[in-house]
Amino acid sequence: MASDAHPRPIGRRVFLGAVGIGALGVLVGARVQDWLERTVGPITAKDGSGLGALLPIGRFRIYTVTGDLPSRSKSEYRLRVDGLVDAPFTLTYAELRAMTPTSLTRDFQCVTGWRVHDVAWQGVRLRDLLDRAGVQSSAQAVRFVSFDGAYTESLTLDQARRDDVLVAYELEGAGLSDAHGGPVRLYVAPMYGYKSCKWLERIEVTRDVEPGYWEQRGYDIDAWVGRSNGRDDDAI
Ligand SMILES: Nc1nc2c(c(=O)[nH]1)N[C@H]1C(S)=C(S)[C@@H](COP(=O)(O)O)O[C@H]1N2
Ligand SMILES: [Mo]
Repeated sequence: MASDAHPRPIGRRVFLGAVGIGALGVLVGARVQDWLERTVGPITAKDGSGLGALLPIGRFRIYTVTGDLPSRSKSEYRLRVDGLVDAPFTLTYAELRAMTPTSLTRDFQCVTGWRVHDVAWQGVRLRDLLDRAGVQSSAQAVRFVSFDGAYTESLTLDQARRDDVLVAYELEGAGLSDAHGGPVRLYVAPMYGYKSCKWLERIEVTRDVEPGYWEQRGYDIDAWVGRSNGRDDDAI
């Protein structure tokens, strides 16, 4: 398997010291296992040993750059839309759910090489939130802030207005778990996973693109799947 290109791969800090990551060669700690089961439901290894939990959870791997998995209840959750807009606003989870929903089923791909086929997402088009706030003409980009206190992302306004960019609250037919960035995360279907900011709390319209967490560490700002980060899948 391709080595983890993210310099500080993800889940590994969460599962630190504790646990075995199957192919990655570690062990599952009891505390982590407990947390996983509370969060995503019982997980049993195929051999019944109870060591199957690891990453991937279900079909995904769980990534966090802080070494922590933040949690915010739906009732305390707020999403702020501000920056270069005419009418900044704050939404509750219920208000977000009351907006017109969009569903998408696409492959989810991390730049380190893993891919999950045919993942069903539901959420609100980012474009609808931007239109509601009224983007000012001086703006060219959008910045996303996570309530994990560390992660940020960005898109150009053109990218942000695409049909396949969602502020997502459902994954595979269920509310987004804490592990997957719930209650609300960004989902940028045509780009590598690092664009899809988890634990989203703020959407700030900006003048210019402000490189996000992984872009500051060398990953491409335009993160098209198969056409960035050294990949050119159309090339012979
Ligand atoms: N806040 C936050 N968002 C994040 C990340 C992260 O570490 N923190 N990792 C990114 C990366 S590199 C990927 S591939 C996906 C992984 O999503 P998952 O953890 O739901 O599988 O989340 C992205 N969004
Ligand atoms: Mo990733």
